[in-house]
Amino acid sequence: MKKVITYGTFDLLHWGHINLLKRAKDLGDYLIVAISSDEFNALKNKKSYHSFDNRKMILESIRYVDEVIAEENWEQKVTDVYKHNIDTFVMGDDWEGEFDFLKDHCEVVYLPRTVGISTTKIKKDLLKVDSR
Ligand code: C2G
Repeated sequence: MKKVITYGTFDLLHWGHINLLKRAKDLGDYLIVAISSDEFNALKNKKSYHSFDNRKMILESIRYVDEVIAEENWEQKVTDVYKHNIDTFVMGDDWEGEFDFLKDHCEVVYLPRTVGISTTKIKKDLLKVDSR
């Protein structure tokens, strides 16, 4: 069984996230998603709308996702590869090169980011609507 892992906040889930998750799952048989905890989001200077528990519940309901774990820090990825017996690490290519150190431990794949949607864009567009 080929195991794939990916990491992210996945707040205000949108079709760009789903595109990523589908392609990640297509690279193997079992997809683990490590969702950023609320505390780790603070380290990334991100404040998600949905709490960790609710983002976890949402991700667990997606057909492409087999397991959801917590992402607590930047340092856990190598440990996660061995702990979960990971074959392939996947991220959107806005992270291109950032995780190449994992190539010593597993396959590293950066997938083209979906253009035209982002959680930030959703928030900005909703603010525009509200202000009309
Ligand atoms: N993504 C995408 N296309 C978009 C938006 C996001 O492919 N239009 C991808 C990102 O490249 C990432 C994943 O969806 O691989 C999750 O995106 P975020 O929730 O924004 O994750 P991020 O804050 O980048 O956290 O340790 C890694 C970090 O936790 C990544």
